[in-house]
Amino acid sequence: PSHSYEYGCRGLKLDSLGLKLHLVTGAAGQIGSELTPYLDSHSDFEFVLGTDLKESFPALDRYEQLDVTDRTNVNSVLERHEIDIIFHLAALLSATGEHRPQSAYNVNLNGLYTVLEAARQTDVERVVVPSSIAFFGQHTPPIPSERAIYSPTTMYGVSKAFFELLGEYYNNRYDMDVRGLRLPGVISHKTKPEGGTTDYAVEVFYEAIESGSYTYFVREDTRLPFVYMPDVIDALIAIAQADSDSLNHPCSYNIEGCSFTARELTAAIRDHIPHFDADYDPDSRQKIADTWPETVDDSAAHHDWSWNPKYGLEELCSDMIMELERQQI
Ligand code: AKB
Repeated sequence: PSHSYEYGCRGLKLDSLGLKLHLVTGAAGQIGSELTPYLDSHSDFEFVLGTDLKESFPALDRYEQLDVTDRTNVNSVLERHEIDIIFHLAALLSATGEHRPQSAYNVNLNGLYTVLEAARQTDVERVVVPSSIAFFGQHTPPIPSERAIYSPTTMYGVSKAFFELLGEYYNNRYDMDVRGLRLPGVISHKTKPEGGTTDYAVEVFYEAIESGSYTYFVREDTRLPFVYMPDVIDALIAIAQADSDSLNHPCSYNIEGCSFTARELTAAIRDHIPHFDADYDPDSRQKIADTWPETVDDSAAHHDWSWNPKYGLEELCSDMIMELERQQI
């Protein structure tokens, strides 16, 4: 599409400059609040429009309030801005989804469908959507690959399975370019996650620094895969930029930076904060964690689009603690 607005480039059309306009939904969420400013400040991606439910989001220059379930508004944003690439991040996470399955269905499934349909009708070039390890389930084998059996037990997991199937359907049926990867638990020090099963691995850092103690809501032997935010940003950009011919699993790539138990996380934090005191008091989220794989096979991502995470448990622990201590000063 040719762009008829300026976005700071003196009336020149973005297309004629070889530039793309990116739209991020869920821009104020855990991943969006880091991906959007990153895209905004990075010269290759300079043109970014953030959208979220919040009325305003001062961290971004170009921002619009948008409810992804509101078809009229989604269509209007896409028609007014002639978007090239969408990062569709707006979603409710697994634990919230179990408290409010109807809302999760509406945001995650109706929202996805609304965005894909609007993208189809306005010739958006590419749509990137995160899937999740919640796609898997109790019948999934240990260390699943992309084609492993899936049997999600949460509304969130069901919505991710639906995304992977629907994304492939749009690719085949409409020759669209929908892509995605299965994120494990995401750890970051900027925006706290809300309502996820893996939130304990973020909360623990805040509590270790603020109060010196934390009660996990999972058992100490609970092992899950995780990834640190800088690697998530790299992964989303790498998959968005990958040559479509190299993508053998366009909507379904596994990735992980490391896999650890809650007990191992406690030990890694104690290397930095020796007096840190941990307790374990599993709640309903344990049941969800127990259906997810302990680790995933991400060799296809390594092979197809050079996935190469930089942060393991030690590295992410050092960085989290350093950053959170700095924020306290
Ligand atoms: C959640 O816990 O719901 C998410 C996820 C693993 O997708 N962090």
